[in-house]
Amino acid sequence: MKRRNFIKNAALSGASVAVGSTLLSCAENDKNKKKETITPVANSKVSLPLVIATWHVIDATAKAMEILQAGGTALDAVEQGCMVEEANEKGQSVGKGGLPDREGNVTLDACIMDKHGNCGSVVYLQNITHAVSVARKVMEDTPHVMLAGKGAEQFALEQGFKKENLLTEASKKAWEEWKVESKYKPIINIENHDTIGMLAIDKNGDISGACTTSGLAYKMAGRVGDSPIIGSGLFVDNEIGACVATGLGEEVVKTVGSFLVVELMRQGKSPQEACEEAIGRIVNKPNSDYKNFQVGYIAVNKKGETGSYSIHQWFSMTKYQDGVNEQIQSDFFNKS
Ligand code: SD4
Repeated sequence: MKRRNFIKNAALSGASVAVGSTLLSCAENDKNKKKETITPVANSKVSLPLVIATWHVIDATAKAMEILQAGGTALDAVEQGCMVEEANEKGQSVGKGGLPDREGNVTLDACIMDKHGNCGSVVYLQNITHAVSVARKVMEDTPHVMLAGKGAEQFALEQGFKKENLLTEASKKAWEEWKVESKYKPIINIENHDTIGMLAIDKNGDISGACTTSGLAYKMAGRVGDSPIIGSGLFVDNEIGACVATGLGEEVVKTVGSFLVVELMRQGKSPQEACEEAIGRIVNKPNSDYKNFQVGYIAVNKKGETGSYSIHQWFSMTKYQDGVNEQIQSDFFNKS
């Protein structure tokens, strides 16, 4: 039903574009364009700065807020917030201590996107803890958007990043236990915190986002998920808002999830409505196997409104705004 509604909306907006280009004068077209303009931050009651992140990561949002309160940019805030979790060896889905692929390799995916729509990403990065910072270097210091594997590692080392063994004893032990049966199955809400996606609005009202992960535990060697794919794992449009995803990356990629959420906000949906609609795109597919995997989205719009939604229960968002740094349980689709 939800999906049908969305298709209907999309068809309607498509129709108006067609009318616009064929029948209306240029002046009328300009008038239509103005209608889409989002209320400027200065005229709304947004309480800035603010930061949101996937899962329960209050230390990470605290770090980001410290930067924002000091007048730092949203870009610095999301990078440094994500770095907190990358360095946390206890988190087995991000950075150092991440669970490896089937062959015992810890491989990281990360991306970052700024207020100008610039972006950088690394995929299948090994031996470097702060994948998000390498992604930022790709954005700022190369003519490219994405570096992969050995090339990404070589670039990081040239930039002065330290080579480290990311496979901790605890993750090695978990992998060895897994190898006994070697059964591959996506695990819903694998642990209390998972891929870190973070979105921030700074005191100037500018938005940036970042995402970092070791991907799915015991994935096939070479597998890359949604997290470093701009538009899937993350998308930022400083005029509209931003979204970041967590969960089974294949499903997010197939629906270009984060871009979809931002485009739905552009059409006038609230962040909450947009996240719900994007989850609807996944669960309403014919023969969707959604009962066996999790996907969660968090989103923020230019007005500082936020939303989060997932397929299954126990997805959460951490939000720091107005002096309160708290974990908020997400509403979810599968209530059966
Ligand atoms: C991936 N989306 O690699 C990531 C993993 C994740 O919760 O978010 N797990 O598919």
